[in-house]
Amino acid sequence: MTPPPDSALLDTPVKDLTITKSTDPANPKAKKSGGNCGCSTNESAKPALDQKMMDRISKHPCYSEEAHHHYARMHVAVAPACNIQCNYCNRKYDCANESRPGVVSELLTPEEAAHKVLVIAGKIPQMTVLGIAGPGDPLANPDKTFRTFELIADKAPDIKLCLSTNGLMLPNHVDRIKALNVDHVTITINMVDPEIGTKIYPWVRYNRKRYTGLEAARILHERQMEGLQALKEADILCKVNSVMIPGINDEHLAEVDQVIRQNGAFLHNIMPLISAPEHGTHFGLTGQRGPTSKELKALQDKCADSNMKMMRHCRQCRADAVGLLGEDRSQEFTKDKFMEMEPEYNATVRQVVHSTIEQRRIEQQAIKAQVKKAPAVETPKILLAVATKGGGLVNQHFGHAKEFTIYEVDGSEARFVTHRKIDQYCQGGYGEEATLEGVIKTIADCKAVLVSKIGDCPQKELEMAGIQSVEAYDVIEKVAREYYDQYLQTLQGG
Ligand code: CLF
Ligand code: SF4
Repeated sequence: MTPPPDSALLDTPVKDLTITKSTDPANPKAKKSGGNCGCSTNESAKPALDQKMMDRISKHPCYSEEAHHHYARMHVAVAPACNIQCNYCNRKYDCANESRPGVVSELLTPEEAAHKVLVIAGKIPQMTVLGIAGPGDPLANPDKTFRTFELIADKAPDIKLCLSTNGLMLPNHVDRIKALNVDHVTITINMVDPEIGTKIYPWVRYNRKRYTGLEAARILHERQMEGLQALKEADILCKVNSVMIPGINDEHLAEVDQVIRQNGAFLHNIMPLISAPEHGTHFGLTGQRGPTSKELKALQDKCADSNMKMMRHCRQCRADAVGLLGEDRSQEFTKDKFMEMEPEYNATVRQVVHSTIEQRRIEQQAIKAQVKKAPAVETPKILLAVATKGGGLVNQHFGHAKEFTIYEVDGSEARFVTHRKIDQYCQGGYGEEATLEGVIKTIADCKAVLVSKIGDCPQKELEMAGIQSVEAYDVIEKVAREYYDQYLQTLQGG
């Protein structure tokens, strides 16, 4: 029998909010965050999506921020070759256009990939999207990529197909992408000015010829624009990824945002350059730095001022990623393991699980609507760090968190801002002092941490740093609202 889905996603929330060791919420030790956390995303100013569009993205964890709390994706690494050279890649690792640099995925044949998908579709029925994102460029390996899609479409038609490409060969394949019902395509576009492109791409290989310098960057740019236009004409949803490279394209990406928006992109995902010297990339070896989180957020906020949706929940996954965006279950499904497993794909069971999740989402949306307010006066903005293992809930122990989800809250609403990775505090039953210091540093600008449980020791240390601990198990926005109201009362009470 197919096992039930990860219980974390379908847990029933209990109504309980405990602010442990209530300190003065206006603790002067805490960094001032009101008004300076810089989130200028104004969702209410954006045009609402129509129902058809909502249906297209509602189970895609990358295209819908809300969906990423509930639904998982998986990647299969079937595409080893690449046709361009990016200065942040050295081909020893997964394609850095869609993946975290420094990660090597296990290469599969299309048949092995299809087997893996059918295994995981049974074990993780909330997995709704299959993406091909490397380890090279999927469209530099069209036979393997499309063969994999064909096998999945035939055997598991409820799984959405997704691919990510550098765009060089995209115009040649849009018809086939459309015919295979691939509804989501990502292009990595780092420039719309080939002069800037020369600092990012030393060469491209196109029509069996190798181009360098300005000519290479111009070809790539023209092909990317052609591909974007063709996707629009074919009514395929396009997300654009851009790697932010300080001093090279950071000031240029606002223009990229404008251009891709005018050309029909649905979503823009600006990712930080990761250029560790040990990865051996050109940028890593020449000391090119990546952006700080503050610089990244400032650029995302600037671009989000337009009508364009800005993706902020990207986790720069692996080319063989499995699970919710914030979790990495790829090691549970290495080739030696999944080839021993029987495919448990069952469309009916999956449908039941999805219906349960959808019911839960409706209930949560009602709760979120209840706690949303229209404040009569301007209220301070604060940041909160949330420990969650999915389902839209505060439902994770402080010591088990490997990342915090950051929300910005004011008198009106709680808005998702970003994720921040941390080292897990609790290791084998006890916590490390040095790890805790790092965790506190990471969330130093937050007023409180919302967790299902926290031990006395970390709670005291957080309190000394001006961060309150809130124990709760409920919808994130509701817990955030309740904390905020108490915070405001304390502020107003002097
Ligand atoms: Fe994969 Fe990419 Fe499709 Fe998502 S990932 S191919 S659109 S299914 Fe998502 Fe991962 Fe970020 Fe990519 S979090 S790296 S944006
Ligand atoms: Fe590397 Fe991807 Fe760039 Fe190819 S497109 S060079 S695999 S980062």
